[in-house]
Parts: sequence; structure tokens; C-alpha cells
Amino acid sequence: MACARLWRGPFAARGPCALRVRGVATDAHVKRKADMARNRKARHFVDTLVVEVQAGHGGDGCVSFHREKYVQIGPAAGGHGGAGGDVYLRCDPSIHSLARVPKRVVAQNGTHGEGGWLHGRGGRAATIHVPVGTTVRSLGWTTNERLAQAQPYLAHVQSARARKAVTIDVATTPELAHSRSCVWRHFPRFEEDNYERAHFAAAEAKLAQELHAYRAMLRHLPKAQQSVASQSRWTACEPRNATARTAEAGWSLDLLDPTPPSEPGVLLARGGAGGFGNPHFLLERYHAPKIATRGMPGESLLLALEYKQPSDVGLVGLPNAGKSTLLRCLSRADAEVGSYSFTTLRPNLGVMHLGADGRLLGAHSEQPESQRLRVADMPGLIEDASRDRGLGHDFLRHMERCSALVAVVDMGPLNPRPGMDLVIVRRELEAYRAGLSDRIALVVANKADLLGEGSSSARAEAQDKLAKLRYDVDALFAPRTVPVVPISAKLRLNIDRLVQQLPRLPRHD
Ligand SMILES: Nc1nc2c(ncn2[C@@H]2O[C@H](COP(=O)(O)OP(=O)(O)OP(=O)(O)O)[C@@H](O)[C@H]2O)c(=O)[nH]1
Ligand SMILES: [Mg+2]
Repeated sequence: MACARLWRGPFAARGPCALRVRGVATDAHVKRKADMARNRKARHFVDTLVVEVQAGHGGDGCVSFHREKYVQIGPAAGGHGGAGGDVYLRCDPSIHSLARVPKRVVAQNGTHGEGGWLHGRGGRAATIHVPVGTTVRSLGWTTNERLAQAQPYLAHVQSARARKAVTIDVATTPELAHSRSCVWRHFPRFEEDNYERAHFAAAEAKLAQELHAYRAMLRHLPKAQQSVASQSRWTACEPRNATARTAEAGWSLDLLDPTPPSEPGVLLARGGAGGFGNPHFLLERYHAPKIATRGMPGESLLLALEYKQPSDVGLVGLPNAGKSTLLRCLSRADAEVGSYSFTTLRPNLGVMHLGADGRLLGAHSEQPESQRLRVADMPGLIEDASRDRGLGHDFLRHMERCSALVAVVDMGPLNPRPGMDLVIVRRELEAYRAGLSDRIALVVANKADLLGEGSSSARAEAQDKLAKLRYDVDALFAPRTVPVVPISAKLRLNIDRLVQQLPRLPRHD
């Protein structure tokens, strides 16, 4: 009995669940569910992103001497460190959002060299996959602790090489002495001793020479093999202040073609070179070098990614005009349709398949395909979207990549002057980017099924409304002629006429 009192069963649930279980789904409940589903989907579409890229650091060289039975003090046998992994960017046609790109991409560090002449393993490269149509802009380099520490000494070594006086005075420049300790590795308990020896000056000179050669090698690489970081005037051994974040980089790249499978992609940041093991510092009169160098820091970079979905035709208009309905009618896209504003929160892409006769091909059509058009359905634009009303107008960046725009207006009875909608659309497009409204090449008068129902006077009224729209369009786009096509996307009326016009629209590339 007590048990029955405690267990009230699923029907006793409160809130929306209760409504659903009892089969009394209210409008509010349905709308809330739809909103949740839409927001969930919208989160999967990310079109701008700032990514921090860090290539792997080189592994340290090793200070070691060969030992074996009866050989107590063998030759220097420290291996070199492995190079750090590079970071690449690949353009992948199967991706349509930046949602899966991590905000920080770090390639693997190289492993340290070991005794017995064992060199370290190179770090694994990291690859960022972005959709076709992504613009990459370099925002400069990020703070690189490791580089910041080593940089003063590396710069000193580079500049002092010309003066042939590398060795530094610890007493007068303590920060340089600290920086120096971040570059060299020593045999245990030999740190102080090493710096005092005459051989060390020779080793420093050799390091300066290596740095110079490494820098020259990077400079003389073909442009395609240079990393984006170095093109933004940054290299690991460039004498400059590495902690500063710069705005001077200004490098950008438009990725309009997929990366071929045989290529690794765009090299964003190069991994640091591995450090030298102690055999590297063998001199004629110095057979037991007790020094090695640490690996070079990997290049680091801050990137702004922007995805602009490329398409042939973009559908623009006020909310509820029927853009998504039209996209569903023209393609197999599963765009959400709703009788409330802002049903579409992110651009939807559909592909129109056309036959040789210029008509749409159905799912089971046996006719061969002669042409394809990518059609993008945009979220609704409202007045002052450019001032961040509604969804704002950030999504308009996708229209920059549409070769032609088609304005969709609602001809229903609730919209007495559809021409005014075009004024708003045109103004908002211009507010986003001057000249963008010139891409409007066709006006679709949608919901024409709601016109002219019943009596002949209603039909005359409908014709009058259409004539007024044509007049408004001519006035708005003069001296260009922009055709107006009345259709009903919902009932699929006059779609063939529209489909025939779409491939012939003037293109802006
Ligand atoms: N009668 C009629 N209704 C239509 C037609 N086309 C669309 N609708 C209705 O208009 C409403 C809005 O359609 P959507 O396709 O979601 O409009 P939208 O322009 O994509 O709206 P947003 O995504 O909010 O910008 C839905 O209820 C559709 O059923 C049409 O040709 N005739
Ligand atoms: Mg929509």
C-alpha cells in the first residue's frame, strides 16, 4: 500500500511531459519543442572562428658519452632531438561548417635525443579541416613562452655573429644569461664550468652559423612550402620580441578549391627544429663536448576563419516570405518551414538537378542530369538588421559567395505592398556591403495561390497587385530590368517557369 502511494507512475509527471503523455500537446508546447530542436541544430553551424595554432617544439639534443665494457670514457654519443610536428590546413568538400574545428590546435612535440646516438622521433603533424569557401586571415602570432625565453639569446647570437663576439658577460646582462640557459643543455654539474671554457665560444659560433643557415633555408624555400606563420614575418630564429601580439600580419587566403588527397594542405606553422646532440659540437681539440642544445620552439599563430558558403543562387527576403518552402520545392534539402518568423536560423543549402529540357529532375527520374545549381536559403532579413535587430546580418557573408540573388516576396493578403519588402531587403544588403543588392537578378512573387481566389473582382485585384509589384521593381532596380515571376512554392505552381530562368541569371563572381 505504502509502495503504491510512493510510486505514482509516469502519468503523474508534471509540466510539458504530462501534456505529451496525455496527448494534449498545446501550441506552446509544440513551439517550445521546435525552438529547442532549431537551437540545437543551429549550434552545429559555426561560420566564424578564431583558432590558436601551435606547431610542435623540437626535442632537445642529448649530452651523453658512449660506455661499454673496458671502454670507460667513450666518444660523444648524444642523439639529436626530433623536429616538432607542423600544423596544416586542409579544405574538405564533405564539411559544411566550422563547428568541428577546435579553438586551439597543437601539433606534437619532437622527442628528445638519447644516448647511444639515438635521435628523437619527429612530432606528429596536426591538420585542421575546413569547408570549401573558408577565408583564413592571420591575426599575428600568439604569446609563445618558450620562444620568449630563448629569443633574447638567439637574437644576440645572430647579431653577434657578424661582430664575431658571441660570448656574453653574465654580470652586465643577467637576463641574457637566463635566456642562454634556455638554449643550452649541459652534462650534469658542468653548467658553470662549460660557460667558462674557450670551447664554448666555438660552440656558440657554430650555433650562430647553424641558425643563420636554418633561417636562410626557410627564406629560400618556394612560397608554397613556406609556412603562413613565416609569411606573417615570424620565424623561430628571427631576432624580434616574440611576446608581442602583432596586427601587422595582414595575411589572408581564400580556400575555394578542395585540397587534393595527395597534398598535405597549407602549411600554417612549422614545427621547431630538434636540438643538437653533443657530437655536433666536437672540435679538433675538444673531443668531449659536454653541451647540447634544446629544441627550437614551434611557430605559433592566431587565425581568423570565416566560412562563406559558396552557391549559385541565394534566396533573400523578409521572414515568412516562403524562402525555405521554395528551397524544398527546388531541391531535396530538408529546410525547416514554419508559419512564424525566423524559422531559419542558419543558411540552408540545396542542389537543383536539371534535365536536358531545363526542368527539375525528380528523385526517380531516368533522364540524365544536364546541369546542377546550388541554391542557398538565407534567414529572414528585417528592417535595421544591420543594427543588429533580429538575427543581425552576419549571415549575409554567405551571400557574398552567391553568384546571383533571388528576392522572395510574400504576395499574401496580409502584405498589401510587397514592393516595400524589396526596399527593406535592398537597403539591408547595401548596409552590409555596398553593391551587394546589384546581385538581385530576379524577384519571386510567392504565395500567388492566395491571390485571386473566388470572384472576378478578386482576380482583378490580384492582377493589380502583381502589376504594382512589377512597377515597384522597375522603379527600384532601374536602369536594370529585373523579371518578376509569380509562383506558389507551397502548391508548386509556375515552378517550371522559375526553374527555366534560374540558370540564365546574370552572374557576379
Ligand atoms: N499559401 C502559401 N503558403 C506558403 C507558400 N510558401 C510558403 N508558405 C507558408 O509560409 C510560411 C513561411 O514559410 P517559410 O518557407 O518557413 O518562410 P521563410 O521565408 O523561410 O521564413 P524564415 O525562415 O522565417 O525567414 C509557412 O507556413 C509556409 O507554409 C505558398 O506558396 N503559399
Ligand atoms: Mg526559412
